[in-house]
Amino acid sequence: MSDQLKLNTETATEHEYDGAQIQVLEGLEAVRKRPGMYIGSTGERGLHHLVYEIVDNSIDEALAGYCTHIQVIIRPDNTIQVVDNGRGIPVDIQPKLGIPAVTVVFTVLHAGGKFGGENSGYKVAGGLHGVGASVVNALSEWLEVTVRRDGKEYKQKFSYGKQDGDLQLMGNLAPDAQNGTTVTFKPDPQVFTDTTEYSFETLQQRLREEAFLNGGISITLTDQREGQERSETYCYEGGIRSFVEFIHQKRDLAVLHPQVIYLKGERNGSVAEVAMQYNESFNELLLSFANNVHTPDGGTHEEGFRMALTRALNDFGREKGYLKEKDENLSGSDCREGLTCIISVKLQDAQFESQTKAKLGNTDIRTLVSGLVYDKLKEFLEENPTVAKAIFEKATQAARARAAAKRARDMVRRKSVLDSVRMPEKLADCHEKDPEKCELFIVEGDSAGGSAKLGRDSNTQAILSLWGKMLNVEKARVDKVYGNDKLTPVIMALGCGIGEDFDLSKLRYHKIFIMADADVDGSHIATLMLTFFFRYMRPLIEHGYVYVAQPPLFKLQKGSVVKYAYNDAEMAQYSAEMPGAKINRYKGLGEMNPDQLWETTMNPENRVIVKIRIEDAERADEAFTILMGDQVEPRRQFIETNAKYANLDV
Ligand code: TSJ
Repeated sequence: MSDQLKLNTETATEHEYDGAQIQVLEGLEAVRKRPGMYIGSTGERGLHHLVYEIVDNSIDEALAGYCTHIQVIIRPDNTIQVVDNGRGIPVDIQPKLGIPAVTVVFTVLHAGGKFGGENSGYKVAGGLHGVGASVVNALSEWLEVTVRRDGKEYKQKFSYGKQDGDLQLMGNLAPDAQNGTTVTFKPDPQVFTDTTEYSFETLQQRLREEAFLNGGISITLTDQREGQERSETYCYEGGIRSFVEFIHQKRDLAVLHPQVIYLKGERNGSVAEVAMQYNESFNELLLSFANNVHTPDGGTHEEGFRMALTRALNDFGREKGYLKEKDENLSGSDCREGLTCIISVKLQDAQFESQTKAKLGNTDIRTLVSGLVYDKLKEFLEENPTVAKAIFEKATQAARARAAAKRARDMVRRKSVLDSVRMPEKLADCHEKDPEKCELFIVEGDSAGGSAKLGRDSNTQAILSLWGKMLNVEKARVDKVYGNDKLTPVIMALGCGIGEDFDLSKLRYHKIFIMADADVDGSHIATLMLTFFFRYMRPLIEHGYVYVAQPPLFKLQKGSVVKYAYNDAEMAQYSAEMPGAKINRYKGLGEMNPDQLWETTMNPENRVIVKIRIEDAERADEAFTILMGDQVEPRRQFIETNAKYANLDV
């Protein structure tokens, strides 16, 4: 009953209590002063990070074996509620601070889990910055925790990180009620000044990932906001095996063998899991995680995997005669062509090479993963000769393609030495030579190319008209890229080479515009071109040199006043402003005369341009890979409107 709680509270002397409280408040003040230091940013990412920080506590409880279901609810007012069916956060008084453990969790910086002691089960410190509930509390206008435990329900409220009264005993639980913890909070709009609006999709992506990485845990995400009510549950008995299947399904990739290969090993309290499956594409997709945190820059777990995969395949291939004496060894990339692989390690003292946890540094993990993969993979190949054969055929073909690509590359290199200023015939170059001042417009179709050539500022703007069939580089090997009649002129005009040969210092234009019709075909062509840049000239995107030109969709004219509308909303606005205007809908770039094309799309004073960037540099690679396969408007994810909406009063 509440007696015990009161009794315990009173055993703490006033002096101790005050001291602890002062320390606590100073800690949380620091969080409010520099929120970015604790959650990375106060933008959309930081806002969502609050949820992960809370959910990670429930995941820890699940990993300890006491919780099976976690619910995340976006409530109608954009507040968040997280509910689990674990043991409930302990409420007994902490001897050191003289306050209940649950209060410590929310008011003392870095207190999460510490009170559990040595035997509190297997702990994995989650969260990008490993901060915890007190940080979320400090950055919330209010937060409320409910604990169901020992047949009772307890509740405590906080505002701006400070407790709003003591932990209260609410009453007895129904005899059949489940234990657990519920946390509800409202992010402080004074901290999250950009937005306090949660995105279902963003939460969905991370929570689904958590469900894959922690097989068997059920995570429900519910949106209760008006007009967007929905609920989804993620639960994968297959864990990271299901993750690999999910990626292949989502990208619509045919697999080379029916079963995902799954390897698991433990050593000195660390656990390593690998799930891998080959598909018929030529791309490698390797995602690694340490303690459920994505490590985009890899580290020892990835190194161990790569080393062991190459060695296991070569050794096995020699033993079985797939590789003859005269054959060279398969290279690492030969062994990974068309491979989708998830590596997940869980360890006690994860060491990261950077604050952002981008790269794992623990060296014993390299040994664990490489030993596991070498031994178990060879065993698997031994037991599954049909799969082994398919993998060897794939890797051998990759080796042959690599040799062919090298020949093609050498030929291109020789050519460029002999004839270094050769430019494609469809390039109308600019006079300026300083790349910083030069712009290249890559234009689909001859008639649009003709208009652009006439309309441009030939001092700084070059036009390259493209024709021929566009290659989808996601579905082709590098040897097909060399010699493709649509891509070769682009490579020649840019001058910086591709792939291994890429040299940014040779780039001839620092603004590269893809100019295509504002319709489905145009958007498809732009996407294919972007994919090519991403795969073979990635630094162009990383440096922000790639843009998509935005031709207007409508022209409105009334008397001498002409306005161009770039979207339907503008169109509605302008047509209301100038009733009775004559409206032209542009079906394609080809319909515009050179002057119009210049005025609306190319003139730096007026044009609307969209800069292509890798929205989330940390996750760019897999995000791109996964999303490119999506049918839903993939570009939307990668483009940032950098628009100058212009009123053209002629
Ligand atoms: F941290 C938190 F407050 F944000 C939070 C913690 C939020 C949510 C939604 C759940 C949790 C949480 C914590 N769920 N389950 C637990 N478990 C414990 O804290 C716990 C319970 C019992 C024992 C024990 O040794 O008896 C130890 C621990 C760490």
